[in-house]
Amino acid sequence: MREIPRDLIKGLREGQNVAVLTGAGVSAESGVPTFRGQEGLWKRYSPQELATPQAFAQDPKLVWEWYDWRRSLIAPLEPNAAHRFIAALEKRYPHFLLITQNIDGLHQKAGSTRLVELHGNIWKLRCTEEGTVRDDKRVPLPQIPPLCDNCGALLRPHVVWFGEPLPPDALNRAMEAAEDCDLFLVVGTSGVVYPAAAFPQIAQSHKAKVLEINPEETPITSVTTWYLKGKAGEVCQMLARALDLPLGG
Ligand code: BJW
Repeated sequence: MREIPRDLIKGLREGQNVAVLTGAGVSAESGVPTFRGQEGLWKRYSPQELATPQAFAQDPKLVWEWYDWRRSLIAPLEPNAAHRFIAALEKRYPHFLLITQNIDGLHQKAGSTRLVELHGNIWKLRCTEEGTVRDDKRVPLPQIPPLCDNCGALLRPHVVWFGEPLPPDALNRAMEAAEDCDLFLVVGTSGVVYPAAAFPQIAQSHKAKVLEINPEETPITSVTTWYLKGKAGEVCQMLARALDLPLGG
């Protein structure tokens, strides 16, 4: 990817109402593994055995060992230029929403505040009996599987597994943003997991212009106005330069 189209820069300069959808690819340059593709987690681990409510019911220890390992992998990692670019965009627009499928917390670490987490957060634990949610950043967790201090029931990762509904508030806010925005950015998602994968199409059908940043084309590419082929961090640095947006870091 060498050149940024002029009409894209104009669109980014003049936009008022902007929404951004991110997936695992936005964190790849920080060192977080993606799910699909050659190096993806699903090449080595089975989603059915690790990321479904049935898997957790059958073997909570196995599921927790996997999440504990992922927590230890993510804990020392830092946001990259793409996270920082998205955090800087938030300050630029009166109406802005970051819709992330990521559970790693790197957008918040980069300074994003106007965001919804569609698939939860790996740094939160939820009681399977009470439904209460607590922050827990301990790595490794002292006990696997962890138990609720209050009632002794199993705690689970506060993430959304296959077949589970997304948090209704996050989903509603994401849907509204997709319907209302004039510019919809999609960064680093394979666009195969629903309902998140539907948002770019929804935005486009409500007349938003759609920009996708990804080294590979995806099912979303066909609804884009602009497709910038490349790694998120590298492309976002170019966009930041074109917009005179300081990224720090
Ligand atoms: C770079 C890069 C760089 C690399 N820069 N880019 C048939 C049709 C339609 C839907 C379904 C269906 N069968 C089942 C469903 C529903 C199902 C679904 O969508 N399945 C499909 C896989 C077929 N969806 C669900 O089950 C969802 N729930 C639901 O629908 O509920 C309905 C309901 C209502 C009422 C009651 C009950 C139910 C839930 C989905 C939950 C997804 N969970 C996971 C795990 C989260 C926790 C964890 O992390 O452990 O979420 S799965 C995984 O996939 C994770 C991700 O958020 C999600 C999306 O992946 P993402 O982010 O796109 O990553 P990758 O790896 O796929 O792609 C990375 C991309 O980055 C690639 O394109 C690379 O090219 C790119 N890249 N390097 C930029 N440097």
